[in-house]
Amino acid sequence: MSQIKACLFDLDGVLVDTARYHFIAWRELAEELGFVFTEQDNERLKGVSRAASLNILLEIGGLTFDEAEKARLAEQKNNRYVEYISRMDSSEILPGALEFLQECRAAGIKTALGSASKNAATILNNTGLTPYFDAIIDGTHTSAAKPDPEVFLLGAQAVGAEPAHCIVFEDAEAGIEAATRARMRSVGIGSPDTLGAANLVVPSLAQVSVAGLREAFAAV
Ligand code: B16
Ligand code: MG
Repeated sequence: MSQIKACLFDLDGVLVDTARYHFIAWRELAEELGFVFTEQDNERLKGVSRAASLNILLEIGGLTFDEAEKARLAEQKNNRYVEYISRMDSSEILPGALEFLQECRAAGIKTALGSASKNAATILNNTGLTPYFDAIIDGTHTSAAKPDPEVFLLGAQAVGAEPAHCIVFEDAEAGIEAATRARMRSVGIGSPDTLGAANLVVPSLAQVSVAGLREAFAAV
């Protein structure tokens, strides 16, 4: 049986639902630029870095700007987003997340964050999740975005686990691909329609337990 030494968690969509705050902040920016940005459009931004998200938004609006102006627009969006997340608290932790993190630690399994967000530290602090992590790797530590495996490889290294002994929890297709490219096993949080490439797919962390994982991955 392949051992489980570390669990690596994406943030937005796995531990907390910050996608709606990203959406509101991007929608406000789109309104100011004179076009409508829908919730369906927002699906394309999940798991994608801030700079890449802005490029998608501008493509939807049919607009082009130079790099300096794009940096200003991204900052404007981020200032609004930071305002929203500054009001977050533990009530916004997604079902089962805290319980599973506690279970991992009790079982001696290392925990690491692997998020694209440059605001991860603020979100973890405001929701009280920081003490449940042995390592925090986020957008301030990485040079390549998912599906590049960098964020998860750095997480594994930080907790001293071999990729083969790590399990990644992800809600985005690009994140599952990043896990596969890191040669790690993956659990998709969401629908099998979009996360079919994961080793296992569940609706939320409320359906996950250490014993269940050991059984599911016994032969993997
Ligand atoms: P920031 P994750 C991602 O978080 C979000 O899903 C994505 O929508 C966002 O653009 C990205 O973080 C960057 O966030 O603007 O705060 O740096 O899913 O990788 O935890
Ligand atoms: Mg995510």
